[in-house]
Amino acid sequence: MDLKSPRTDSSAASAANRNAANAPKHVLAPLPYDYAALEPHIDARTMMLHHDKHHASYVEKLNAALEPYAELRGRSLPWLMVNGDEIPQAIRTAVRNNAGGHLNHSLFWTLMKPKGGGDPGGALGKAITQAFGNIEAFRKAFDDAGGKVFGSGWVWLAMTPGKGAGKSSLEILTTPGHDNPIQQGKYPLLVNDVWEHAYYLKHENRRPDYLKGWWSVVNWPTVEQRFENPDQPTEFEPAGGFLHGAAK
Ligand code: MN3
Repeated sequence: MDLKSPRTDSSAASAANRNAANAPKHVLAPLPYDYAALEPHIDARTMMLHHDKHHASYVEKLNAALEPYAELRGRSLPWLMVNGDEIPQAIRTAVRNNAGGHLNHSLFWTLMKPKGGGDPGGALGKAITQAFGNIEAFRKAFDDAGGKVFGSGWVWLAMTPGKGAGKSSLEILTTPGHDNPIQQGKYPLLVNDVWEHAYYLKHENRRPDYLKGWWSVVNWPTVEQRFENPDQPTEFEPAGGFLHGAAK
């Protein structure tokens, strides 16, 4: 038998299998700035280890878990996070942890930038003031929530789409492990990583110091865009937006 001969079976099922087999693997995008770009608030070595080792390992483990499941390999990260009951038991926990790790870090990198910080403006600034009293009170509430995360997790500013006009739908919430607000039907605007790997080399056990310094690298223009255009996809969010695209 000539193993190199082209397939003659052109049934739909076989075509679908070939397409799934060709589904691209999840990839680690490069950091959008240099490792040292967020110094002195986040040190270069932490950024290198965090992106090139921690984040990279989530991508690698996600691809390994999905490898035997061709039909799941083309699914978006948000889809994998909100459709846990459609994922085989054997890989459900691995997918939740590693798709979440990949999604949350991909978002986290874009929400920071060199020479960031300051206060949010535009519609977001107004909405934060309305919801929390003022920007400083918001930062304090966010840091209080982040400081209280027991063990590893994330602290978020999220909004619930579709709430009544004039009524702010903004809220601060925390998630354990690599969970994401989309699992609760909420759209993440801003996030900080409070796993020890995010700050331990520089701040050791002093998480509040890390939280406080982090505001100097927040990329508010991108957060403002997310607030104003939640349906606009990013590289790792599917067309149709973070929440709507999660169904695909
Ligand atoms: Mn992390």
